[in-house]
Amino acid sequence: MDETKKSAKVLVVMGSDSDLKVTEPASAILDRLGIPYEFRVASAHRTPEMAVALAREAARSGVAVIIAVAGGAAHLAGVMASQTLLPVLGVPVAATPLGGIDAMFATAQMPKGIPVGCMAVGGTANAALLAARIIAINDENVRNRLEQWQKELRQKVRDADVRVQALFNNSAESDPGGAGAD
Ligand code: C2R
Repeated sequence: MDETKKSAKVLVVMGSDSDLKVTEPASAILDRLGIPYEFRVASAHRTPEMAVALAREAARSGVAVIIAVAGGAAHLAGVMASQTLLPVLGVPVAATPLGGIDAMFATAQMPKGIPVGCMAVGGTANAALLAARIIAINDENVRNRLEQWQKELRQKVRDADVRVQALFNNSAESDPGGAGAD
């Protein structure tokens, strides 16, 4: 595939700029994977026309996946999903005394017919990675970068295992299978 070919975009919409801190990890991941993205603020409650317009225009402007980040009575992902056939990933935010359970239920419990993928509370990094996996179906460059990312993730766990063993294990030989000590 042509390296210069532009990947499809991810549209990341926050219900409020108070969600920015939770949303930021998505940008690091999308940068790392070379996926263009746009961060916006729009609310299904406070600026419904804007949320609807963003969803309606997304496909035309090269967006492949929408990530909707919202806390409390989180209707943003569902409303955006009602206005487009693009996949919408909703990220609930812990923005109220209910700690994100409210937003998670609102995001997950969509009525039949309008699907939204509900991520973990605050799970913007995984939302970015899942968006990348969707884009990777048709984009070899993104797929290769994801493979590299996954390799590094595995290596980090192996390195951590070696560090922890060196710090705490008092047997002469380490036991890679974890079943030897008695
Ligand atoms: P403020 O801090 O602006 O009061 O917002 C936002 O995502 C934020 O987490 C508090 C919380 O309200 C959320 N919000 C929604 C929607 N619009 C804003 N859940 C919506 O359209 O669903």
